[in-house]
Amino acid sequence: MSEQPQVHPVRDEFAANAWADKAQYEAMYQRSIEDPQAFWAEQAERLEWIKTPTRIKNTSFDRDNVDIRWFEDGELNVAANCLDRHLAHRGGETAIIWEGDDPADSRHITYAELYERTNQVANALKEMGVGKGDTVTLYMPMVPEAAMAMLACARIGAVHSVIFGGFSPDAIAQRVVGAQSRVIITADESVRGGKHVPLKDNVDAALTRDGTDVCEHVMVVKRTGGDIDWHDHRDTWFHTMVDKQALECPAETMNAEDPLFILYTSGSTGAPKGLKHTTGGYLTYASMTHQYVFDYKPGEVFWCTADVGWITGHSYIVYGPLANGGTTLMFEGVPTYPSHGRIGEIVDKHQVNILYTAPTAIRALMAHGDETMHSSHRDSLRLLGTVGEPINPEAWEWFYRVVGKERCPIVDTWWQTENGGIMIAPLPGAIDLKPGSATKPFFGVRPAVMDSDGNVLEGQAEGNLVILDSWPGQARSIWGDHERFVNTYFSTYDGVYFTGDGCRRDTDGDYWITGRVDDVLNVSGHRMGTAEIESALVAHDAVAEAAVVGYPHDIKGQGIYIYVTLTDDYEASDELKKELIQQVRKDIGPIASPDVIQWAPSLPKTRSGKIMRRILRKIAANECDGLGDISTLADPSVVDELIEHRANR
Ligand code: 6R9
Repeated sequence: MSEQPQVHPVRDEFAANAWADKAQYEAMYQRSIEDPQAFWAEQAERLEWIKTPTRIKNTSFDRDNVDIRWFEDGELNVAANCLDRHLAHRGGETAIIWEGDDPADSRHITYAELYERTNQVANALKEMGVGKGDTVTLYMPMVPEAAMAMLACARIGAVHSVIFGGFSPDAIAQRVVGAQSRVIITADESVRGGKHVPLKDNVDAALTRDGTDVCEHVMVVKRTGGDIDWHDHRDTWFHTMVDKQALECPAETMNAEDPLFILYTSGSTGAPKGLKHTTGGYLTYASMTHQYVFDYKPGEVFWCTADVGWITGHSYIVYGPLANGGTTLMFEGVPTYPSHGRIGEIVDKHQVNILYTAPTAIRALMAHGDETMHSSHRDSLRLLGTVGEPINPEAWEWFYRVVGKERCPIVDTWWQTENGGIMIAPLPGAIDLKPGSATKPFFGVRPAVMDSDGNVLEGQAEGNLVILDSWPGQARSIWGDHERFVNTYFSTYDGVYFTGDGCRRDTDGDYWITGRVDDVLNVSGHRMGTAEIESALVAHDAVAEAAVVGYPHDIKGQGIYIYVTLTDDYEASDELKKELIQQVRKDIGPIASPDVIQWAPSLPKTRSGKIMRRILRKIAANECDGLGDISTLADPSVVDELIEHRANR
């Protein structure tokens, strides 16, 4: 890109009131890199510790000994930090604003109420025999009970594993077995865009799969009152179990490195990985990034539109805002229901000051024109944010001009499930904005650009994004499989964390994330491994071989394009296409629904049998002129056949 990007300089009045202006950002960043021990010892003071840590950073990215510990002799409780310590000053203030799918439904929950209800849930879990170190699976709608359940686990030292409500029974089963959960908390149904999703039925189906008999209890929130099957030996209603509990529950003393949660995410190979996040470092980092990146001030209403089933929901609906004593808005529905103006209407209704959303949502609104925003004023907004995928400059400008009325800076935040919190983003009082660039690293984060031989590139450069040293919010391991953690993140290049993303650094030192360089797709901001989808497909009798690639999609960012080679017994048909789509939805969930299926008599392979995905990606993108060198293919004629029958033109 040779064209000069447009720059939106920091406004003086914003900088004057921000937590960090340019000089402060630079001084603090410098210190965070030069003396991480002192820097993070100070930052740890933002939390209330039972035992103040004295050992601050003890981390190794050495491939033979990946070992990450922060604040390792400190003790604290996350729920006490998110609830108890706010009671004296702001017990009567709103912790959670809940906005239902139906615009007529909303609720304010104060810190005092959230505290009591969380304690009751914690006591209910204890009654079911859940204790420190046990895992609890949550498969829930976006209702306050989800936050209560997360905090209740934290309170008693249990480890939660939240599964996004769009995943299928098979995906639930895999995660329940992986985490060995004895308890699942779910709801009868969730409600999104007026439609009901049968969460409890999905759990019931999951619990017929092999290995899931570890699960002894299913606690069910009554959300809709819809029809569900009931299994007396394991099902209990959330309300009957929780209402009768005592309002007090002591907060368990946890070591800073005790696990707080597991969160599954897709990688380039194999089944999804359960990333393990721990207690002290995670909360310090979630709290600090929430304060500085969003310039969050006490009393402001913060709205992150993510689902709690994703890391963004963990860190910026629940833990970051509540650790900071903030007011967090939780929205049950979808941005386009009942009309495309819903986001703006919610902003007005609850006087939202900070709106954090995803490029895919912005593009979906933008596709309906500026009028979508005419049903609201949005004068309460002060700051906007995006996350989940690269934002194209057109969507950025629309968000800036139409949604924020050219008054609100936009923070484009790059980070990953593995990171725990925001890694690269423009602090709004400190860093000039460039549409499409996540700009500069957060405190303590040392990004670098590497070429494929593992050389760190200086100055203006393009290559793989790596992080040179640890930060407190980092995942410590993959649950039950540390070797996989090491192999996935620390073996591509020794001694650094490999993100899987490509990037460009410009002459100002600003980072532009260009997308994944591995076989991970980003569909509407959701991560999916091509390998996962392929294995769902080949499980169908008709499929001899399948290759999955991403292709540019106007709204989703990337769409899912599938090449399928059939076994001899089957013939291509629209019926079969439907079946294959169904197969993927069943195995993974509706979010992985293929967009395009192309029948491929055979796939382009190297002589050693490796599928040339580069070529398949080009054909899927309808860029058939620049296929590059295909002479290494075992049978180059395969390519002509695929081009001729390409499905996206
Ligand atoms: C927080 C979250 C992580 C992947 C990441 C990258 C992409 C996220 C981005 C972005 C460009 C941004 N990504 N934010 N790409 N600009 N601001 O999304 O976590 O679900 O683990 O996805 O998403 O490719 O590697 P996760």
